[in-house]
Amino acid sequence: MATIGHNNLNAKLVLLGDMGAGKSSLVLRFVKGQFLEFQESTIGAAFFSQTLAVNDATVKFEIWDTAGQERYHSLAPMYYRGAAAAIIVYDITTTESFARAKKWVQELQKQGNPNMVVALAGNKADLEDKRKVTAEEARVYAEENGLFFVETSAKTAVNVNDIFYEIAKRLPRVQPTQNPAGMVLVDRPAEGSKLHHAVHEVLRHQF
Ligand SMILES: Nc1nc2c(ncn2[C@@H]2O[C@H](COP(=O)(O)OP(=O)(O)OP(=O)(O)O)[C@@H](O)[C@H]2O)c(=O)[nH]1
Ligand SMILES: [Mg+2]
Repeated sequence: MATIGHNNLNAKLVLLGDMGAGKSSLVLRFVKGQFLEFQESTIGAAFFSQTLAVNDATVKFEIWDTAGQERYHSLAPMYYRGAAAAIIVYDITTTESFARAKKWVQELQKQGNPNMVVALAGNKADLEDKRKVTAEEARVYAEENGLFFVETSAKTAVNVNDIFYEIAKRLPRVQPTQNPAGMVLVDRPAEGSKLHHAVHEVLRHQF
């Protein structure tokens, strides 16, 4: 039986995507339940955290909201390295942002952690009349690349909490990475597993 303290997971999550796709707006909606019509473009990156209860566990997301402007591209590895999960965001009203999302998928496939849970979010789903990327096209692409796909709207809140819940449910219990800060803990440490116990000890002291 699980005991108190064994059901708490910490998960580093990074948002990537074109400038203006709605990364900050999705985070603001998820963390504060708010939406700004004129959300300022992110400089560098911004950090947020939010805890979710999922089944019998709580998942504390440590969220890095990166800047989509090209001049910040070289900073991105600092944020996706060691991340347990990523949300790659595009804007359904621009084909460029979808192309940019595919580039991020490639970059993560090349340089990221193969165990990372990666979600693709087609944001601004409220702007149906301006749609340029079909849900079907994105769904097929996501399926081919092993991504979890959903269309979202930070404005109306459609599917925003859901995408984080879905990621939380897909997190492995323990994700072995080079970087313990990005590790996901951990429901019950497996009996007899030295690694699991060691990991648990590290995190018990960290958090
Ligand atoms: N209609 C609509 N507008 C949105 C939605 N999400 C974001 N926006 C608007 O799109 C603009 C850009 O949103 P941001 O959240 O700043 O985009 P970002 O991806 O963080 O951009 P960078 O920080 O520059 O990378 C803002 O004016 C938001 O109000 C949405 O779901 N629907
Ligand atoms: Mg932003």
